[in-house]
Amino acid sequence: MHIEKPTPNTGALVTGVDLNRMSDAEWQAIYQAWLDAGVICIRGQDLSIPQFLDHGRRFGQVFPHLVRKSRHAEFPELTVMGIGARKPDGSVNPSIYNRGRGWHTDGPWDPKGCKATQLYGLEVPSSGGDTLFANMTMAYTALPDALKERIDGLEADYVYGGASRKSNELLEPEDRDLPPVRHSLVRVHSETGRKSLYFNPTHLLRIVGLDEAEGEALISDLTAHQIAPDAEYQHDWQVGDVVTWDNRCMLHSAGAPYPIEQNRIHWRCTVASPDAMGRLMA
Ligand SMILES: O=C(O)CCC(=O)C(=O)O
Ligand SMILES: [Fe+2]
Repeated sequence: MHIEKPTPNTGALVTGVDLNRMSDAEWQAIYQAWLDAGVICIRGQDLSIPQFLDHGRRFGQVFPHLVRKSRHAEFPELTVMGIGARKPDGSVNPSIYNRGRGWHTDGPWDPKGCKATQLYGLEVPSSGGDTLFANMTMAYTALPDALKERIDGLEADYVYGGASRKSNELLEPEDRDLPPVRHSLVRVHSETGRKSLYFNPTHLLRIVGLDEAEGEALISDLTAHQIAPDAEYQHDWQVGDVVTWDNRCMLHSAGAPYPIEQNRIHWRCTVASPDAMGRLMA
């Protein structure tokens, strides 16, 4: 097994391992590299759905995504991404084609918390379709002192799709008005002990205790500082890649458009985490 760093600060790429025949020592090295790098890609895998979910379970409990439309009928913990991006008439279905576009962390709106997300590349377009990642430990470290002081002790409420509730069309009507979940803007990672900025303009509803104008001003300052210099990794997908990221300390975005006449299909699962849990605000 070989682990390399595609950039000095973010991401790890693993080759020469078969997830179905991995030793305990190899898993421990992968998990440590994941904690250090925030996102890890294990190349060249050939997995069935149960094997993919079992690999997710190495990180914790896997559970079904709030978006019911894209759950697999037989394995509800599995989401199939990218099916239906092209309408029968050939035009784009934006809610699927653009799913995950824009910087966010997964599941801040979910009372189960979201430790990790895992994608497996099944069909990859010939150009575009990369996923972007940004290291929020570095974002916190790079914040100006005044901004660090301003967010110290502040919390934010999150709902799926944020204040505009955009992306709501993916949800069933009964799931569109769930109560917000509250998280601190500064999070201490339970495994590494590192502080990171936990901020997510895509799903943020409001910053608690600030009036609208103050909230907007802080959101725009944090947005301007969310990507620190040299904190990004851009993942160029290959079929057989299993990519897992740590939602406690990373932002990601389905960054790059791709040719609509081509398929971009992933399996996906979400890993819950008691320590990544927010407070449900009834
Ligand atoms: O499709 C991608 O590149 C990322 C999608 C995404 O944001 C997610 O699966 O959570
Ligand atoms: Fe996401």
